[in-house]
Amino acid sequence: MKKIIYAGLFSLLASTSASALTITNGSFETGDLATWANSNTTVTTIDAGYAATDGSYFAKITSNGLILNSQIWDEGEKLSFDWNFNTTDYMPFNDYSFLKITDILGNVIDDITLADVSSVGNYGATDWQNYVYTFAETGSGLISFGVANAGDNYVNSYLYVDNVSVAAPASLTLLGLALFGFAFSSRRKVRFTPIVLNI
Ligand SMILES: [Ca+2]
Ligand SMILES: [Ca+2]
Repeated sequence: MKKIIYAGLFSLLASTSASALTITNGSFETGDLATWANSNTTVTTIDAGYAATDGSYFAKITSNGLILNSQIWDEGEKLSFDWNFNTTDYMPFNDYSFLKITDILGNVIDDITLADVSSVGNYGATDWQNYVYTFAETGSGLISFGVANAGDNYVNSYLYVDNVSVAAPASLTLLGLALFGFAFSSRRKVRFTPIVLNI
């Protein structure tokens, strides 16, 4: 009886944590851009004094370059990533970095400016930041990170990306914690109540 209940609990946990969004090599620890379509991008361990935030490697995207990943996602799923915009340019050449989500037809769902020269200042950088993007609707298409020149193409800016991953929705995290909490408390009590099986 106890085994059956625990099996039920853990299968429920497994089902609630299942994710349509699946990021492979999101931390670039293969040392290359495997799974990512890309242009003007390399994978490195250190650049301008910045090291990876997760593991050893991160992606370094150079002006007018980007990396893209084909994905499917569910409403409410969260994409987490670390990023750092580092420019060698100056105003009024307002180079900018972005996260862009497009559907399978190429329609832009979201186009988010992460940082630009005007926000970091001449020759500035944001240092590593974390961003969590929430998908408003179930869909599929491309997730793109990129950096673009503005005004001219003489001086580059860079976007570093690392630790691209699927963040658990808060509600599921709480459910998981609640279920684990029940499992531990029940172990002490030994008894199980039918109510729990109806969760
Ligand atoms: Ca990494
Ligand atoms: Ca530039």
